[in-house]
Formats: sequence, structure tokens, C-alpha cells
Amino acid sequence: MIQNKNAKVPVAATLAVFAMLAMLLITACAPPASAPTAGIQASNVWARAANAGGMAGDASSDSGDSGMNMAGMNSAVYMVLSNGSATPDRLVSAAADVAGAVEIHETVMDGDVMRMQQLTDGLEVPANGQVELKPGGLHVMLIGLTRDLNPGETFPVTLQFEQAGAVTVEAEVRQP
Ligand SMILES: [Cu+2]
Repeated sequence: MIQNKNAKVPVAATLAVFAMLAMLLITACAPPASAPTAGIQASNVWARAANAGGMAGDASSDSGDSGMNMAGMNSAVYMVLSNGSATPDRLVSAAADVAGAVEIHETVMDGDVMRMQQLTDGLEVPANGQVELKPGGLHVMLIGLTRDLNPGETFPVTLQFEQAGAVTVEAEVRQP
């Protein structure tokens, strides 16, 4: 009986530690493709499917009002940004290998015309709040695609926040 007692205490303690570690791991892994950094979580990250360009016979008569002269086509990344901290944060820039340039844009109505404009001061994510980037609204603009974005593929996007620092997420390509 004494042997049993001696053996039981450390086993129970070890099990408790294991259980705690397991819970921590499960918690940490629950939101896929999100940052380990405290505060900012990006969820439902997706990008609009697009061709990088160069399709013969497809004269793009799109009257570009932004004066972009990039060779490739554009796309955009959408997501929900959640800030779990008590401090407001700000998405200041973004980067992705699949595009020549990446900007933070908003879509505004200019009379009957939808226009996009760059948010040069970035995008605030309120304390304990969230911001949705979605078609027709806020988005991360991919300018001058360097390759096709085919539905089902994923690619990394690195988001730079004032407080949380760099947060890399996986964007899933979708045909909206
Ligand atoms: Cu845009």
C-alpha cells in the first residue's frame, strides 16, 4: 500500500501537467493559419481567383482610373481581423510573393461609381473589436500578380501591425 501511495502522487501530477499542456496546445492550434502573437487574429482569409495576365485576345478594356501600369492582373485578399487586446492596433502594410505590390484599400462610392483608394495611414483594428475586409469594402489589394491564383490554392500573406508586429496568414484562393 505504501508503494502504491508513493507511485500515485507523481503519476497524478504528471498527468495533470500533461492535461494542461494538451489544453494549451489545443487552444493555440484552434484558429488555423493565425498568428501566435497575442492580440490580433485573422480568420476566413481568402483571395479572389485571377489570372496573372497575358491571355491573348482578352483586351482588357477596363478603364483603369488608378493609373497602374503593372503588367499583371490584380486581385484582393479578404479576411476578418480580430483584436483581442485592450489596445487598438493598426494594419499598416502587407506583403505577398504573388504580387508586385500590396496595398491596403477601401472601396468608396463616388456618385454612382465605385472607386478604390489606398489607406495610407493603414487600417485600425479597435480594441476588443474586429474589422471585416470583404468585397465592395476594405481589402488588401494585390497589384500586378506574378502568377495565377487558382481556386483551392493557398499562399502566405504577411500582415504588419503597429502593435502585434508581423502576422503571416494563409489565404485560400476562391472563385467568388
Ligand atoms: Cu483595391
